[in-house]
Amino acid sequence: MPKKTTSTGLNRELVEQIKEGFLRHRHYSLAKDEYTATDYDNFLSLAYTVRDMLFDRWIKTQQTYYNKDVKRVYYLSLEFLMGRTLGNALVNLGIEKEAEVAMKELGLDIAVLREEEKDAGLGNGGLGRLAACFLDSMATLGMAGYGYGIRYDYGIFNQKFVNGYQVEEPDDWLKLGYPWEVERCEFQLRVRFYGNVRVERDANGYERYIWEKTQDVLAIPFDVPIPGYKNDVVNTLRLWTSRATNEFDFHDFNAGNYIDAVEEKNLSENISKVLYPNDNSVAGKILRLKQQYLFVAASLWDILRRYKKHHKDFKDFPKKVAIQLNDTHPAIAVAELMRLLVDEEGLVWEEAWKITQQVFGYTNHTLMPEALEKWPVAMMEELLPRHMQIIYKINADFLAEVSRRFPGDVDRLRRMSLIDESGERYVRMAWLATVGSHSINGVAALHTELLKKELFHDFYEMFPERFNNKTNGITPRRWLLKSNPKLSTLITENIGDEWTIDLFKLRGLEKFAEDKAFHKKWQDIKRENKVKLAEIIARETGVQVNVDSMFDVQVKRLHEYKRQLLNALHIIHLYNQLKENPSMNFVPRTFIFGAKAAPGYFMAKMIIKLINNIAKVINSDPVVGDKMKVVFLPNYRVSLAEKIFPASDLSEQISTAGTEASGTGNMKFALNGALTIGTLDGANVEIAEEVGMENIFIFGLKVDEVEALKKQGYHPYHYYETNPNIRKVIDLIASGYFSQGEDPNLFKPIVDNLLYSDPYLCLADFQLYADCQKKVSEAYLDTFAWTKKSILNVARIGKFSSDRTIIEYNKDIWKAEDHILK
Ligand code: 26Q
Repeated sequence: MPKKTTSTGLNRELVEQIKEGFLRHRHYSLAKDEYTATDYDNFLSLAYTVRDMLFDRWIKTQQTYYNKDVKRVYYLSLEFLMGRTLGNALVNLGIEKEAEVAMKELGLDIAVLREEEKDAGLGNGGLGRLAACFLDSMATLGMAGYGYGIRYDYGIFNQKFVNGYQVEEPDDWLKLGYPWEVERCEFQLRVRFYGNVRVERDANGYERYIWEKTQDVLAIPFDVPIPGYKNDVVNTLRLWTSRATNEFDFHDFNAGNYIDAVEEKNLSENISKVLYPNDNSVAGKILRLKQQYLFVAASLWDILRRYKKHHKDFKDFPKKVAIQLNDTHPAIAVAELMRLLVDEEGLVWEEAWKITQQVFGYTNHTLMPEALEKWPVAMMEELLPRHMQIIYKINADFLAEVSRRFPGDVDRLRRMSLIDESGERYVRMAWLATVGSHSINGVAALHTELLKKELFHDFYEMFPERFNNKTNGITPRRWLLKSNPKLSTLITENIGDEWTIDLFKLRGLEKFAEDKAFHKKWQDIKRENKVKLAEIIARETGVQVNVDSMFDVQVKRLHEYKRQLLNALHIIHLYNQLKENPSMNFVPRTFIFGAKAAPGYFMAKMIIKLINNIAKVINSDPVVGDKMKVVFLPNYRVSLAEKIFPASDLSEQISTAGTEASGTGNMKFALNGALTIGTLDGANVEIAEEVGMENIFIFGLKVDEVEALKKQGYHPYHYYETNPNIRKVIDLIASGYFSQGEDPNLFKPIVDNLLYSDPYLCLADFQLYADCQKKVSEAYLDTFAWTKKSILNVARIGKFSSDRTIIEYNKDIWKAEDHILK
């Protein structure tokens, strides 16, 4: 890259290069000029220009990996929540400033062009975004890391509110063309479904299994470049799309049923059509199983093909290949790799099994029982008959081993069997992933401990050495450098820029924790970010918020265990206090929500409606005035998140202890200087350890207390009877006060659930939460002390870089080379 820079640090040659590329692409790729180009055309022209720069590095990187025959790490995931790419590519190439100037000199505002890009929303939430952060970190660490997933035609739905209710709209993100992908027709392959299995004896008398009379679908790969941060590395995310084979059903065809024959073909194109919008709960639909197998079969085929370019047998396979399973969604890979090695490559079973176990690692992301995948045996047998046989064989071998270790323990065999036989028979995918892997990890220390104690207790007793923890992390490039440029600049001016690749370097900020001049700059930046968010809020919701109020934010998927409802109850409690005593001392707050509910999740959707109605009532009550505002931003997504975290004062991480595996939003808030109010759940525990108890607001029942309360019998009604604050809040909801002219009983399902069930202990934690919130308000009044805490949160959050997480995965599980290009 040309290095000529001016005194301002601007690379003039690069500016010219970008302008030239932009004009060339607008002319030759889009056939447009300055008069006819839309904003989107101009975005595309810039994207193509940046893409050219990525391609040079991409080709070089891949050549190097090939020539050195490096160990590859494959991250198999049904979800990659990438968000936008342009800004990230500019940051990682180190050309943000040059691109901005280039556009300016062409009379364009790069901020406008960047807003044109659609989010690649190929994920639901935490698990999908984690995969995206990991790709960034692997590239930045110079590892040969590949993402494999599905190129859904429709990503996570777009959310609108109609009269306060969530309405889903399809996310047609490819409609205007996606500039960051390259179709690779030459690597398309055939994936088989259904059919049956025939056994034959080969010349040596060995049994051979032949899977035949299948219905086939084509899988076509699309590659997306993944740049590392300023290191010239570009890795690959390979996403599969399904397509019909060109064969017609000649039976139909000859019968003159041309349309039916074509129709049949259309059906097979449906596999990659849409992302399942469930988060932390499973949908046991056959189409979902087809998605899983399509991408697993295609990816493993691709992985073997790449390996075989350098190797003639499979003895070095585990030395050259590590495959990480992102939850159980790709767990069928265990059976598929066995099938490939035994049936296709002719290995003996025992050898293939050893290789399989050495290659796979499995990450669990949840303890929620409703999120544990199990597939009906009957469905598996029909769709993937050979895999079902393989699973039976794995299970038989495994249960024999269990019997040897624990003779006579029949109940243990029943619990550990890969087949759940308590009613209709199911395959337990978490068990399949566990026995097929040499490593099983949780995503935060507490979560891993709970896995060992509960879900995987039997397995932990059998092979404790396989269990390990890998606390989640987030990429500081997207979640600070790109999203909060002002704070990034202030930090770099004071401690240098090494924090971008070594987040522990933020420790250097500690010495400014009491520096008055530094405080002023820190506060000014937060305020500027809040002003910008306030503009978005006004545009999106029509609500004018007070930028000098505390921005109290809860953004994450809507789920009962995350307890947005507890937050709502507290808001009503504050409202009650204000109504009783309008002249009370009150620390002004703006409550900000963002959350999508799974379309079929009734209670989650009711909670959205409740919060929207609370917002309407409170925002228009003259007694409240500027003291409280409640806003629910529609369509929470990566690009919106990037604007919210930098503008937040308070981060709500209030899940029932023992339910949130880790959380990663908690890390994004703290990295941007928000203080946390939270329970001792997931990674909150470790965040508290790092930042210090004096710099975080921890409240609520702990895991063992939750357990004890449930064991003794939890009666939420008791809290309603004995706590007048709770009583007033619930009575107000039950009275129809928030029903806004609709049915006064509108929120009865919520009220009844709270009073008679309350599975996530909102009422048990209510008073502890309200008391803690009072402390938060008092703390906010002391601007100096608050700013000091904010600085110390940022200074001490280094552990939560996904670079650290990936280094640990690599050291303990993958054992691949890093800094390969160096
Ligand atoms: C399964 C089967 C069928 C359809 C959908 C699903 C499905 C899809 C997504 C099940 C679960 C998920 C997503 C889970 C998830 O996002 N878990 C979160 O993972 C984060 C990263 O580790 C953690 O930080 C969060 O605590 C955890 O909730």
